[in-house]
Amino acid sequence: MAIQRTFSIIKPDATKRNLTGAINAKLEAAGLRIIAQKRIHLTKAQAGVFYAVHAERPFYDELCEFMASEPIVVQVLEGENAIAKNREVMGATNPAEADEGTIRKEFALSIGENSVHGSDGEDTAATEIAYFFSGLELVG
Ligand code: YYY
Ligand code: MG
Repeated sequence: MAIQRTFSIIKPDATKRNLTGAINAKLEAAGLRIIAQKRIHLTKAQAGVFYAVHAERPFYDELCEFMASEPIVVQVLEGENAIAKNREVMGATNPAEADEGTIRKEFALSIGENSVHGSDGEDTAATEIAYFFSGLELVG
């Protein structure tokens, strides 16, 4: 497996509780290098575009409200098999089902307020990175 890049978000529930450093420590310990990172505050409309794939789901409105409720930290992670590795470190969407040692097991408050986002494939990683970062901001 080659070196990949993936897109990550430290979500409002985590930035609010000052967990950015603790989450970054887990990402880095897993061999993921943070090659771009910035703190931003999305509008609900911007969150809606990012999560457009979920537009028909019952939780969509609440999800967009939540993502716009506080600042977030957006990141690009690089490493061997980075997309799957990040999903592994994140843990299951529902923290009640997440494995021990994962970010969501340790920090998530609920299935909605689950501390982190990670791209689920190569195509979404490329689209999500391009939504938040210019090429010049990626310092590999
Ligand atoms: O990729 P991941 O974040 O693990 O889950 P998705 O199925 O893509 O859902 C995106 C986001 O939506 C999830 O992180 C929380 C929220 N959500 C929810 O509030 N309730 C659900 N039943 C499913 C997802
Ligand atoms: Mg997803």
